[in-house]
Parts: sequence; C-alpha cells; structure tokens
Amino acid sequence: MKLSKLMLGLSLAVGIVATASAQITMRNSISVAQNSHQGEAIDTLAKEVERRTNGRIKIQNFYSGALGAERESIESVQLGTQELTTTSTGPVPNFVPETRILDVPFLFRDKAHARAVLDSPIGQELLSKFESKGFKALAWGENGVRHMTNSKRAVNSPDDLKGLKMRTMENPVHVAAYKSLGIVTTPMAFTEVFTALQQGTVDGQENPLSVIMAANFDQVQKHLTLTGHVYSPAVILMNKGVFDKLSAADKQIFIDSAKEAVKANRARVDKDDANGVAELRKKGMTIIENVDKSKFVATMAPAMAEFEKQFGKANLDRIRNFK
Ligand code: EAX
Repeated sequence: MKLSKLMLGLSLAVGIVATASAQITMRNSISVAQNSHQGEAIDTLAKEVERRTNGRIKIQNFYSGALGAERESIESVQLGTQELTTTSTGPVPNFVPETRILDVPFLFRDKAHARAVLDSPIGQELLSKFESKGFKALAWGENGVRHMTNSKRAVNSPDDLKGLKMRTMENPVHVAAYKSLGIVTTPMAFTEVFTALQQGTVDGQENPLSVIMAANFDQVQKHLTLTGHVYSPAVILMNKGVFDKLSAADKQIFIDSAKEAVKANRARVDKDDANGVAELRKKGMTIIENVDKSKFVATMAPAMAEFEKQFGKANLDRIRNFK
C-alpha cells in the first residue's frame, strides 16, 4: 500500500517534470470581454498555436483587463513579464510613434481599404517598427470603425459635440482631432470607462460597435451616432526575446496562427457591424445612422493640417490612395 502510493507519487512527479520541460505556457490579454472581436482573436490564436504544436505551446488568455489595462500590458510585454498582449492602437504611439499615422480620422474609406493597407507592405513596414522597441508584432488585427456615444444629446452635426466631455484613448492623434471638434477630451484607460460614464465623470466616449456591445455601454449611454470618424486597428504583440528564442518552425506557427486570429477577429467585427444597430436599439439606445461626414472633416481642418505637417502629405496620400 505504502509502496504503491510512493510509486504513484513518484510517477506523478516524474510526469509533471517531463510535462513541464516539454510544455511552454504563455499569456495573452485583452482589455475587453472574451465575448468580443478581440476575444475571437486571442482565442483563435491560442487554439491554433496549441493545435499546430501538438499542445507543446499553450497560451492562457486573460480578458477584461485582468492583467492590467492596455498600456500596462504593452509595458509588461516589452519587459517580458508577459509574453503576449493584444491591444487597440490607443496607447501604442507612446511606444512606437510611427504607428500614429493609422489613427488619423477619416484616413480610410472603409474597413476593406484599411484591411488592404494593413495587409500590404505599408502595414508590414509599420509592424517592423516594433522590433527595436522590444516587440515582435505578429499581425495587425482590427478594433473597428469608431462611433460616438453620449448621455446628453443626439449628435447630428459637429456643433452638437461642442462642450461634450468625452473619454478618449490615451492617443495623441485622437486627442488633437477631438479637441478640434470642440470636445472636452479626457484621456483614460479603457478599463475605467464604464465607471466614468456611469458616474458622469464624462458625458461620452467613442468606440466601434463591437466594443460598445462587448462593454454594455448601452447601459450607461443613451445616444449613439454612426460618425465613423476613425478606423481603429488592433495589434497582436509578443515579447521579442520570447519570439527570437523559438525555433524557425515555431516562429512560423505563430505568424500563421496570428493570420487565423485576424480572420476570426475581422469576421466578428463584420458581424457586429451588421447586427449592432438593431441590437443596441433593442437595448434602448437612440441611434442616428446618417450624418454629413464632410462637416466633421471640415471642422477638423486645423487638426488635419497639423497631421499633414507631422506625418507628411506624401505618407498620408500613400495610404489614402492605396488600391
Ligand atoms: O481595445 O480604449 C479603447 O477605447 C479601445 O477601443 C478598447 O479598449 C478596445
């Protein structure tokens, strides 16, 4: 009896050691809920990596900012205390300034245009800019086309935005653009937004339908206008040292799996965009679907002129005219 227990204990211990040496577990995180377009991305990445490595590499996923908000998670990946994170470009320019150009309002005609640019050499060039900052950027995913919500009034034109206090991402391009619309900008991490809206610290916020739904913002926001004022990319980041230590075959597995993750992510954004208006109306939001976007563009003219100076007209045109 005693002996067999000892044997069992011993074989378990040996088993654990053997497993531990053969198996790697990494962590990935998002700031939104699992049931979302970003959840689709990281769940697909984990599933594909595990399947393609026959379980040798597992990825444990954390949702809703459980490991920290986007900025903290990016920092953790840079330091290597976390292997992966998946994030909007909100705080990314603070780490890789070259990515700011993607956050310029009304830069892309639509999602298809944005996706084509991100999948092109332009997108690949920008991914490579992460390397000198300690990251391997595996792929551009998508957060979606951003729209404005608030608790005060229906927004039909830029005039209605004047004086509205809105949470923005911690992104200098967004802050400058929204200021030029007359919005009182309050940058904060996404993980604090629901409470800020609930307590009235801010009147509104702006996010894609996918995020508005995943975060239940309909519970704390009455008005939604489909301003579509800016495209919001997402990016799958890995610590560069961790990536560099992988075998060539495993590196390829991560790259290929990230492509699958992006497919699932984009498909969910499309689904959310198709169903979002009806679903959010059902939940009580008042939604304005059609606004004259040229008025928003015209009001933002001073900020746009500044962006042309900062990023170069040729660089902006290269993206604008991409076919
Ligand atoms: O990544 O901060 C934001 O508004 C982002 O769109 C959100 O966290 C999803």
